[in-house]
Amino acid sequence: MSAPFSISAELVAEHNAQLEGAITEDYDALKRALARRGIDAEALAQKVAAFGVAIPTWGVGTGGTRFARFPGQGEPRNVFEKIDDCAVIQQLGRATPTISPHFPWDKVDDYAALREQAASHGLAFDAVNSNTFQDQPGQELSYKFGSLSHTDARVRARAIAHNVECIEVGRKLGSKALTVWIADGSNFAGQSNLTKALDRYIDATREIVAALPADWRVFLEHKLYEPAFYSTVISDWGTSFAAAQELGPKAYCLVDLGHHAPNVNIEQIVARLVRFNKLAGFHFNDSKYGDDDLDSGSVEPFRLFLVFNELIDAERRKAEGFAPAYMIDQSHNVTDPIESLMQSAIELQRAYAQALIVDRGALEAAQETNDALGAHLELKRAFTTDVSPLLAVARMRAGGAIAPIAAYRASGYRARKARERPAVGGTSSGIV
Ligand code: LRH
Ligand code: MN
Repeated sequence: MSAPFSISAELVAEHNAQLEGAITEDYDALKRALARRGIDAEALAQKVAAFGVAIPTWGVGTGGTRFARFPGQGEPRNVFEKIDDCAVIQQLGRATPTISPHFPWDKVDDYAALREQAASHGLAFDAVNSNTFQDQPGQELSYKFGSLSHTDARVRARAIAHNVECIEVGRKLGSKALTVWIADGSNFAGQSNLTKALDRYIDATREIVAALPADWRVFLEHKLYEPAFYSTVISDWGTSFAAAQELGPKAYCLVDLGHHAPNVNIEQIVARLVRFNKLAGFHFNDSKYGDDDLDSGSVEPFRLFLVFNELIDAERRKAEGFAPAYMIDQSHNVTDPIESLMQSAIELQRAYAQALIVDRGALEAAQETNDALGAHLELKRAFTTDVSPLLAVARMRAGGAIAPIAAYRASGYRARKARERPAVGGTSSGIV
């Protein structure tokens, strides 16, 4: 049995050799332009190189909707193959050193082997995700009417036990956080007692918090609707924040960018959660309508920039307890997931770099003197600066590819995986 195909360092070196001249020229021009603005491009490139975001294991397989899923070629058939694909994203993009797993989707017998395989690719594990929004085969105590907020204490106990099991697995993988998103809610007015449901959730989650190791955090993930379409127990940042307050110092609020009503000012939610030292971090993606789980920066790149603008502001003023976890949570229904994840990581790096070049002194002066347009234009100036050459040079210096998608396509990786991984019917490696 030959070793699974992997992309050679030579291929990346040859790819970069062709592009290095042009990208260095562009970078030098950007460097001069930034220097005229008092910005040290080299320092910026180092900060960008240190930026990392976690890849969701459920994102490397093709996703779908309730209508259909159209599996792609060479889909990963198990978590080990998912990690091989995460390794390609890191090899070429150099911005995704961690993985966020989901259980029981990523359940294996030997977690030490899983941790080892990831480490062999220089990858580590970020927050683990529990799943009490699906019943497992033969599950008697169903989550149909909820999990941590269910009216039946036996179902709540089952959901608590699953989360505690995820913590145990996470400890074996070296994680330091548990993300808890529950689908609990109702489809009819009157179906659920809105207050009792929240109280049951808080009491149940308190038992999960009690099971956390000393240096762990729990991330509460709010979502406006879906799969519940009348009420959702943890529907917005306010409820999540209040619950996290009640649950104590280990409980934080995770912001999935797709989990808000249209036109909600997400960057202000981020600023609030930072202000109250309750920001867990992010599930980055983009959306036009609902929880579309589209590629980060593909619909509203300015909104993404504004989120990072708040994060850099917090970083600059050394906001108390500021340690956000950056994770992607997307569903790739019509693209090669590896390409989408590489490009999404680049768009996150871009928003981060642009937020770093905001002239904060000029911005504050304009804000303090109510120069509305002046202040806005300070942000626009950063957002309209094309930092692509700097991102590419930082990637190249870190051993990645100057143009990751072009290098990936040149490698023939997907076609090779299509041969290595004959499709197995009935399984799904993406969402649904
Ligand atoms: C819910 C969610 C949650 C995950 C799931 C895969 O919509 O964002 O974070 O558990 O997607
Ligand atoms: Mn999410």
